Amino acid sequence: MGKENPRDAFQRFLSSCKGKKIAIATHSRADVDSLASAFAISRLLPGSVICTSEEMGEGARMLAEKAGIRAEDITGLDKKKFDGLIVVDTSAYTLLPEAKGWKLLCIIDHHRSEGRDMKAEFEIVDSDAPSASEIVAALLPSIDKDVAFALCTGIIADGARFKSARANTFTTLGRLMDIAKADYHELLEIAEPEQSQEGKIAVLTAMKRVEFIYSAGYVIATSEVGSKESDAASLIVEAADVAFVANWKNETKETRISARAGKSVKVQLNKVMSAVADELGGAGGGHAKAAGASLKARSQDALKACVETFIKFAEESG
Ligand SMILES: [Mn+2]
Repeated sequence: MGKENPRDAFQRFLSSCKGKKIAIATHSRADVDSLASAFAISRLLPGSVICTSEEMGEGARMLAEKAGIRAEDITGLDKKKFDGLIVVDTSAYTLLPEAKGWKLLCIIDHHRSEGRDMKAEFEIVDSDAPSASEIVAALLPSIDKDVAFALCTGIIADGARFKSARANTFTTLGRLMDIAKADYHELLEIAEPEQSQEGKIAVLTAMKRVEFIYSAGYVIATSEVGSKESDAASLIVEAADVAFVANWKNETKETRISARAGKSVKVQLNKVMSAVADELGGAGGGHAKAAGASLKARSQDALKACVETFIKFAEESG
C-alpha cells in the first residue's frame, strides 16, 4: 500500500471520530510540546478531554493557565466511558503507563523508534520532526490564535532550542507567530520558564559535582543530583560534548539518567540509552541529542555504563 500523506490520513482519522467520546493524553509529566499538541487536537474534537499524568512541568502549567487549557488526571477517567485514547508526543508505555488498558485510536509522535511499543490504527510518527507541535501544525485544517500560540511555545521548547531544527521549523514558527500575534519574548517565557530557586540550587550542585574524561575524541561529563537532572545536563553539555546526569530514585530503586549531546557529536544518545537499559535493566530512549533512561542500578554504576557505552559507540562510528 502506498503511503498516504499524513494530512489526508489525519482528516480520515478525524472523520472516523465523529460522535465518539475521546480522551487525548500527553506523556506523563507533560511538557509544553506535549500539552500544546494535545490542546490543538482537542479543538478539532468537540467533547474530547485532555488528560495528563503526574505533575505537569512548569512551562506546561504556565501554558495551561495562559491558554485556558483544562486537563484531567488520566487515572481519574473511566475508560469505559470513552471510545478511546489519542496519545501525543510519545509512543512508549514507559512514558505513559496509564495508557495500558485504553483503546489507542491515534498516536502522534516525533521520538525515535527505540522503546516504541504502542500501536494504533492511525500513527503519524516523524522522528525527523524536532517537536510534536511541528507535526501537529502541519496536520490542522485551520489554526486559531490560541492554538497558534500554544504550538509556537511547543516548537520553541522542544528540539533542543533549534539544534535539531529544519527549514520547516522556522517557516512553521513564523507562520504561527503571525496568527498568534505573539512576540518571541512572550513565547520564550513559557517555552523556557524561569528556574525556581530550588532548581537553581540543584543545577549548581550538579555543576559542582561534575567529573569528566576525554575519550574517543569527546569530552564526556557526568554528574549526580537529587532533582533537575535534565536542566543540569542541558547546561553542562554547553561546556562539554556529552553530559550524563544521574538522579537516584530511592522509592523505585532506579537511577534516572538525562543525557545531552552537543552539535558535533556523531553518536545517537537514544541508542546509547537503550543499550544501557538492555545491559542494566530498565528503559531508555529519546532523541539523538537529548535522551534519557530509567536504570535498575545505583547512580555510579549507571553513569559508568553510560560513559562506557558511549565510548564504545563513538569508537565504532569513528
Ligand atoms: Mn516533544
